[in-house]
Amino acid sequence: MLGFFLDERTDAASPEGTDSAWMECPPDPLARAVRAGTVMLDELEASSTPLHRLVGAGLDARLFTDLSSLTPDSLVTPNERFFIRTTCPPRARATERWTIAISGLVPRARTLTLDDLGPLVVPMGTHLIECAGNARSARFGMISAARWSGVPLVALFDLAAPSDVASHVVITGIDHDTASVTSVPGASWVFTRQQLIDAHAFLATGMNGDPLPLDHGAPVRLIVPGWYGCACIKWVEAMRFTDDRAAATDQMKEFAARTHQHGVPALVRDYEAATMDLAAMPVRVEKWRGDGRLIYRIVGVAWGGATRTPPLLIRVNPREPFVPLNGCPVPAPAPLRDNWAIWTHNWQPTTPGRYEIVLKADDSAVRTRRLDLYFYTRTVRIDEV
Ligand SMILES: Nc1nc2c(c(=O)[nH]1)N[C@H]1C(S)=C(S)[C@@H](COP(=O)(O)O)O[C@H]1N2
Ligand SMILES: [Mo]
Repeated sequence: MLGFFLDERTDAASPEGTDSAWMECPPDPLARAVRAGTVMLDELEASSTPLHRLVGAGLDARLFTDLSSLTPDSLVTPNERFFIRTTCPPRARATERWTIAISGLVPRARTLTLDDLGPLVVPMGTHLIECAGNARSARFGMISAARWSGVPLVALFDLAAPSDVASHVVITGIDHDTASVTSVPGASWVFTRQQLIDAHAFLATGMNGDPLPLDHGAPVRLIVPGWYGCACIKWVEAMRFTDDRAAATDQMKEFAARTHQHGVPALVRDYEAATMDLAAMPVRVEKWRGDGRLIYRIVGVAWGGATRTPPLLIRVNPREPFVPLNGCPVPAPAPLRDNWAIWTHNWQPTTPGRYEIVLKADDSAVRTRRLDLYFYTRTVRIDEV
């Protein structure tokens, strides 16, 4: 099992460039100011949703990560702070003799062991996962990024040698079989082979230099960079190659609305790729005092969408227009194809009150389904100006 997970800091450079709009950095108006505190976002949820503590059990288990303390240096989430959605089912706890069954439209069905995967493990770079059910009630704490290692799916396609008509592959993981209040038991997702190749999908075996933790899918989980977490099947035990008549799985139907499908497609060919559009939200509001005046600094994150991120616009008050972010955006360490970045915006409200902060892309050609729905609106109460 040597080399089953790799700790490689020298990841290959990202082939894609970074948009220069992200790199321009105006002089900092807070350079001589003093930090005077932090104002809570979404007060109601802040008082009722615990962070960094496992709540619930099985399919209902959740650990919400705390985004409010993010800095450019902590955009990669330590394993114990990475959000959890579903803890390890009892049947998946015996990881020593793990196997993955390869079947369907292949010349011969076979069973892969961890020893088969070991030599194929390579560094896969930093990628984030967001749960499609990330929400205000979760304090939007169902998003985290890690530096992964694993086996590229293309390497497994080479091993399995599926036939030409095997356009699709069903990837199945062990799941809790008990009823749940938040989820349907059973975890499988059907992809086209091309989708997995285009996304550089991989079976992860290592996370931030450690073996994959049990609750994150040990010993093998799927990561599809740029797709919502519901497609990132944990405790993978089977891959079955099929043609384009494949039916959508229960898991896909459960997540149809949350991945912006039209209705609940019965067939995979009618199911759109569960990708994350460009999105952005504030994670904290800092209060600064300088030259006898108060300045608030909104700190936020951006993620998802296509390779090149357009400039972002922010609106702090529904009665005011959107304006360009005036702070300095810092992208997460390369290689990162998910546009995970932190940004700031300095703001001087003129009256105390409750403000609703939203963002949008300064490019109407870029699809931003969730921003268009004001999905990530965050509220803040300003007492002092
Ligand atoms: N087998 C299995 N895989 C699963 C799930 C599950 O319930 N069972 N949940 C999915 C969902 S909805 C998300 S958001 C991610 C969460 O991954 P994490 O717990 O490592 O953050 O796992 C996905 N993979
Ligand atoms: Mo999810």
